Amino acid sequence: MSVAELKTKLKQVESEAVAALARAQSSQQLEELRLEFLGQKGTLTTVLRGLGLLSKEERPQVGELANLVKERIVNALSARLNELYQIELNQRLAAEAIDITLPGSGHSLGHVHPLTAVTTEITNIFYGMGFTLAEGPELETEYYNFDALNTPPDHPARDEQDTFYTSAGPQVVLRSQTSTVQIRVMEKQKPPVRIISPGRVYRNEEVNARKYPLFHQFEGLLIDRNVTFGQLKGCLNEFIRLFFGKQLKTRFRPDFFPFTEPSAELDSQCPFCLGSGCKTCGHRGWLELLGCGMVDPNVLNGVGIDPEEWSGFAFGMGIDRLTMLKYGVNDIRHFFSSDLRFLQQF
Ligand code: 2NL
Repeated sequence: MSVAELKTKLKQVESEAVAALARAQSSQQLEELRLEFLGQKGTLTTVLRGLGLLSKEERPQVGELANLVKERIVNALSARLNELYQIELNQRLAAEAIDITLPGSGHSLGHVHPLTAVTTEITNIFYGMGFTLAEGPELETEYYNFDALNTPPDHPARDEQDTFYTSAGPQVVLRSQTSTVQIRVMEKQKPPVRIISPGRVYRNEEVNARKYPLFHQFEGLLIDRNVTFGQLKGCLNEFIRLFFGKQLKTRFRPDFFPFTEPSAELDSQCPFCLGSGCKTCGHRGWLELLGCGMVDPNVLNGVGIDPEEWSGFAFGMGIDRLTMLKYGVNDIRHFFSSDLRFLQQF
């Protein structure tokens, strides 16, 4: 091609390119146009290759224009790129806009587990009578779980059928009562003692509607001078009145525990039928609520408290059973199922 022809061709490419770039509607389209004009096989590139065929004298005459044309196309490209970038950014911002004035999606509030609610309730009743909270390990030694509680070596409760022995150590068991906590407190704290110890306990039992290998116990212990069985009765009668929200008749029937002497089972008049007989109390009119008694002198001696100077009472109740009674739950397994259909009823 001649110099004149090349110049005409360059101007033609320039006007074509500038017009096409101005019409481009997206940055993607712009990239296609860049390749079309400036790419390896692009229109301008092809024309510029033609320069190589010109003589040394002719080349500068076209070269100057060629550089100008390329520069103008590059400028037009970047100008349109800037415009499109702004347009596309605005489109994205509009499309992805969030209406911060919309109300949020609601979060449903959880609530305490029924066993926790009842534990707290019982705890508060005893706080009102001057007791303080004591806690201890769930993994215990046979000493704290049995020996210190005056439980003879051949007692059936020690049987593997009843107690979970562990591989953590030779005499390490899952505690079967929270009295272990009270022994630990008495070892360290000299009387008077007035503590409650709620917590998980474990017994190796066949599961059914009333029994589960994990359950919850609430124990209390009071040690002082001249403590009487009458004070034990007064304390527990007050507990029953506050827990059921009304005055109910109670009766203390003789029972046996290795760690108390004398020992008793406390029954209250059924809070649902007031004694006339209903489904909850099995038409007996009475409910068995807890076990209690005067702390056995052997237990006091074992922790270095002189039974001639000090005496005390203790009691223990099943939190799970009391919760079932209070809320009419017919199967202990519901408490451990994590089934929301059950839990959301409380
Ligand atoms: C029951 C009976 C009871 C105790 C627990 C106790 C603790 C110490 C000394 C003496 Cl350190 N006694 N606790 C006493 C009587 C009964 O529990 O039926 N629990 C579910």
